[in-house]
Amino acid sequence: MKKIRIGKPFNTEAIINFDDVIDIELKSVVSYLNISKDDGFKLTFDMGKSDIVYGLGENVGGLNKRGSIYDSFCTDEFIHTPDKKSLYAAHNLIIVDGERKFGLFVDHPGKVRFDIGFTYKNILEISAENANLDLYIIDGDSVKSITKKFRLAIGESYIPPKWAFGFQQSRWSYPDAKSITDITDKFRDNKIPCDTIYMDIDYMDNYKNFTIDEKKFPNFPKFVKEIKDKGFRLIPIIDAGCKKEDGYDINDEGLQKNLYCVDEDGKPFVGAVWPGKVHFPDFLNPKTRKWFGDKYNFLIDQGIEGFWNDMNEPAIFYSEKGIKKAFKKIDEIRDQNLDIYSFFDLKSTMSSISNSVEDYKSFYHKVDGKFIRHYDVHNQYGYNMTKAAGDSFSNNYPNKRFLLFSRASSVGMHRYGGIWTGDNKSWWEHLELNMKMMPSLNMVGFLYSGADIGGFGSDANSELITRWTQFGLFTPLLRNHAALGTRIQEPFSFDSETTDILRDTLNFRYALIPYIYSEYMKAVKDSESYFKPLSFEYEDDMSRRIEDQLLVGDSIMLAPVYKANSTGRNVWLPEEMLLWNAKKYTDINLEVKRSGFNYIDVDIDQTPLFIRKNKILLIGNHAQNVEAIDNTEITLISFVDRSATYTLYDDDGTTNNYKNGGFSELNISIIKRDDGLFTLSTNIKGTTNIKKINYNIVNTEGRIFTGSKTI
Ligand code: MIG
Repeated sequence: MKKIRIGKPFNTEAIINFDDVIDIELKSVVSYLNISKDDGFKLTFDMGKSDIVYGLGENVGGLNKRGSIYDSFCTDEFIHTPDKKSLYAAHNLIIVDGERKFGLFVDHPGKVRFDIGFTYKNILEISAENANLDLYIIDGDSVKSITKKFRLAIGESYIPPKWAFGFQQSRWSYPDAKSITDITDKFRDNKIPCDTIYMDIDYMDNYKNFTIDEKKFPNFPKFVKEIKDKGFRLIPIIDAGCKKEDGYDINDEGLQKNLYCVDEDGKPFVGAVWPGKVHFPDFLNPKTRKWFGDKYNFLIDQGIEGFWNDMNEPAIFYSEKGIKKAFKKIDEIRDQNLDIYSFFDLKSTMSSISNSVEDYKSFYHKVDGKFIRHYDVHNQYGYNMTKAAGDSFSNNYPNKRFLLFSRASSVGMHRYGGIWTGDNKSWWEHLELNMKMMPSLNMVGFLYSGADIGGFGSDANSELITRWTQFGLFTPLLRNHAALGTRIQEPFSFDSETTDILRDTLNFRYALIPYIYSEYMKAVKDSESYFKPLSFEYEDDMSRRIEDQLLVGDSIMLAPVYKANSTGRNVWLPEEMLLWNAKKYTDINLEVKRSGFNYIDVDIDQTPLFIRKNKILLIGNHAQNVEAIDNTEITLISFVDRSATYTLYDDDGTTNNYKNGGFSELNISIIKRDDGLFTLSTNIKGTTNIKKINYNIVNTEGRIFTGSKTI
């Protein structure tokens, strides 16, 4: 990996492992990249006609990013239509896959533009107004190996507790203790597994971080315990902006210790978000991080074990200056006869006061004693908020895992927490976007991620929630979340048939946890992807083009149904595979599918899953939550023409003991003998609870060999 330093870049801490990094001068950069830095930074590359350009993590568009412009500038964008250029994240990695294969990582904390064949169809142009940055060129002979080099350089991904792989239920908001209790009762009454319930902004006293509204939640620690005794954890939201209010400790301490961002005059910058006027903690200042990070203890001390960080782009509804200016303008035109231009100007006067560049240019951080304009380091804000929390957890509780994920992010934040993909809508297009975004997120290290299942804004119908849950089944973060005012969308909120389907679907998720967890942990430790495009494992042209099928871990391929009123879909099989068109995980039905295109019927209650050739899938059992699962007996499914091996990784799921050997590995191997039968053997490293494996081994003629093996 080559690094070219241009100007005097801000240290983003994105890259932390320099073992494989060679510094080179701008003038010795490979000839196929044209770089200029005099009028801002500009890089161009002539793309071959069939080059594919991967990357950019969280953004709109497909896996192949060609044909559009994308801006890395963390934005509170709540309408994710295809014309948008930025979502909440800045993930500046792209990988070109063509005759030349290489990755580019633009290590820059401010705005970067990626014009990937929009202006000129075969020209990739990357530009930044501010030409102080590190450019990394990552070479390798495949997208997979380039991704791995990059992942090794950015450091290990965050590992959540194992219970965070269970199903999670959220809504803006379950406003009080009673409504949360009711929801947990409904989960148990309907026998639908669930591990967590989210607390959105209404749990706070007037949207003040690190407070609890005592009227809605009297005796909070007792409540947390009651809910935990029922098998659920509560996950409160934390917002970036802190209410400006005399007497509120967070306000007073932050002001007194100079921990907030300041304006041009050095006075605390005032913006407005939920609580009205707020100050923004200067997360780029290590003192602020320590202070704010330790405030999470207010909730941890009351029994809380997980958090989601919101509004940390940061979202700003308006600034004091911005709103004054807008009112002034409105006053000026109040009595005028507004024509088309002045009328639209009036409308945008108000709508453009939110998240305005002008505001981002008007406040400052203090880094190493120097003031830095927010706009220039904008993409570091959410990262540092989450780092504040992550560092505090590991300092105060070095051997405990917390659930933590964020809305805004940049590369490097993946070491501290995961992300959710923000305010999507109950649109089929957003189920599709969810599916296409997952491998891109993995490329930049965000393995613990997922979208709001069912959609955040707009109303979901039962079909959408079902199909989305069937896909979400495989995302490490599996959370159903919906906005204020939208249709209720918990899994039991539709008709009884849908409840039944979703129960089976979610039971299936729990049964898949041994596999999901094992593949997740191996992906973290080996710097591999958990969600992979087909081209990571298959070299044929069609596999390079397919965007609506994914590999999950080493053993399976998914072909989700993501269109309305579909009763099936086409699936590309790069090789023959074993189809399990699952309804219930206890009902194993296997069919060999030949390579090529196959049309598959998929009823509303089915989740099609393809087991790859010479691979092994292990299935455990469901329970009402992750900790209650009993996997003494597990099931094996394998499709073998020669031999297959699998390593099932496991650990306690709550501590970091795995770092010191506190984990187990169950190695399974299946070998086809000369007589056509199979030998199944196992060996165990560490201790496992698994006592028995019920196997289903299918040969290429479709013959199934079943039996069980005690271990
Ligand atoms: O401006 O806390 O993306 O998940 O429910 C909206 C309320 C603020 C945005 C988050 C969403 C959350 C909502 N928040």
